[in-house]
Amino acid sequence: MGYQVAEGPEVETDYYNFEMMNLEKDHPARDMQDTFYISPELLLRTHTSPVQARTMLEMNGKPLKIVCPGKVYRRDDDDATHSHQFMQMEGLVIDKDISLANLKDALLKMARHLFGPDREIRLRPSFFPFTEPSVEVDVSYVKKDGTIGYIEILGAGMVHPNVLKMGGYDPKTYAGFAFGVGIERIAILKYNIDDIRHFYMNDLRFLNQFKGEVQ
Ligand code: 2NM
Repeated sequence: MGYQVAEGPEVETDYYNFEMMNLEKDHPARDMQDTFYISPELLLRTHTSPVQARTMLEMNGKPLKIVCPGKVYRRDDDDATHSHQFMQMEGLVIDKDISLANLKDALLKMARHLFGPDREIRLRPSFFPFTEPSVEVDVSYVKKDGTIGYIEILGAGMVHPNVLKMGGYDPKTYAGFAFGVGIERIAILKYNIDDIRHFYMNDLRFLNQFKGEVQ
């Protein structure tokens, strides 16, 4: 689909991880992304968005289309569905004339590639500080009784004007969409895995089940 892959450091500054994502100091949404601090200004990144912030600045106001995969960290108590470290992949497209329709098209293609050609997606209004509007994205599945259900797979939205401005883009000329997926969450749904901790326990009986699955 024409996305470049961008990577960056796991140890980040408060500025790239939070400030450039429209999360100023004492913003209440920082609570949900509490993390491991090395010093007041240095931390383990809570999302791969700082890679997108760095790429925006490198592009000097030129259009971009990137995905940023990598390890991220949160202060969380580990259980079957939570982990203090996990893998994320964020996507970002910035150009003239980018709209929510372009986001829906990209998300539908991704959902069908991951889960099969018969899937539909559903967008629900949500909130992220770095996007406006923001959505949560569900993918359809057939329940045991034959009816259609929807389950959440990722978050997304149109890049907030403040984020565009800090990244060196004039929000009057440029627009962008962005999305973020949890890699383990997708794998858990796709392969019916019962506990996120399996990914990190290095039990070969778990890992060897997926030999030949990677395209
Ligand atoms: C998400 C949900 C919604 C996102 C936004 C950006 C950037 F850099 F454009 F501001 N990167 N990623 C984003 C938007 C991530 O993850 C659930």
